[in-house]
Amino acid sequence: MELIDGNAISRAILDEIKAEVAALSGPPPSVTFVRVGEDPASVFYVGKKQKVAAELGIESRLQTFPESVTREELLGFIDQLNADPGVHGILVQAPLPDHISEREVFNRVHPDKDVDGFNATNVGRLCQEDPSAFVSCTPAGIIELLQRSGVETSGKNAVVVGRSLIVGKPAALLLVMKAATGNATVTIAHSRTDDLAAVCRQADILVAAIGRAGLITADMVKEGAVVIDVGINRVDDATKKKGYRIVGDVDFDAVAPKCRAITPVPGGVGPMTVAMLMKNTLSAYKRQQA
Ligand code: L34
Repeated sequence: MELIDGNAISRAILDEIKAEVAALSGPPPSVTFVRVGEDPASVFYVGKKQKVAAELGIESRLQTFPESVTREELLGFIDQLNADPGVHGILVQAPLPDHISEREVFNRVHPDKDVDGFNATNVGRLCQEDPSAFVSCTPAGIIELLQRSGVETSGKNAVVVGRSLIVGKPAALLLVMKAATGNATVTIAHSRTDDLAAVCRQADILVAAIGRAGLITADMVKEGAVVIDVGINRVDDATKKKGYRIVGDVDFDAVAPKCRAITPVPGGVGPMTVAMLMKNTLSAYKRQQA
């Protein structure tokens, strides 16, 4: 069993981007984060993205709003960012409060600044296999992990468990894409799938992105499969200082011995999400310089 090291692979990608940023002349690439409320996970993820950006020489700004922010205020702020030539990338951290439509907010971000790849134009471009698409960072990171770990996707059965806009759907689109990093036979499974275990057992590549701790058990995994665990779930753990620990959607200890390769949580897909965001920000910058 090979452990796919997302920390090491993301580090290599970040070093590539850092070198490219260092060679730029003029004002640096700049990304603006928008965070609504104080959800501790969002505070942590956005903080991490800002820290990594700074390390790479990418400028980042953070705008926060209270949970009570109105739709009009939020959309108005995005319009300002869209119109600001000094802002190359815009990222509105999810989740947003229930009274605000994430879809409307994501669709308001200018497609060329949509470094998350969540707006309809970029999802459409991805569906059309248009290379100008900004691709959602987590699924883009999954493809990089597979590629840099020498995992062949062409002709293989890939099962994606989860159908979200952020991970499941774009991951499936990338895996099925007519490309060297795609060409898989893809199944999207989800919470309503009949006999999920039997569907998962067909997978040569299993992507677990459903957000339920330990859902994928050993009986659901084919011997020799490659397992990508996208889940980031907090479970109570009195032995930890914070009172919890982070686990994936895969019962790692039981599943790992059956795998050809598997990603850990933490240290698997998570750091790749951040690395791909930096990559998208650099592309957005280059596109807007052109
Ligand atoms: N708009 N909202 C928007 N874009 C995104 O791409 C995200 N996501 C998800 C939540 N909301 C978003 C993220 O950034 C999840 N996510 C994210 C980012 C980073 C990490 C995990 C999820 C990460 O760095 N994980 C590390 C540390 C985990 C920990 O200790 O909590 C890891 O090793 O997995």
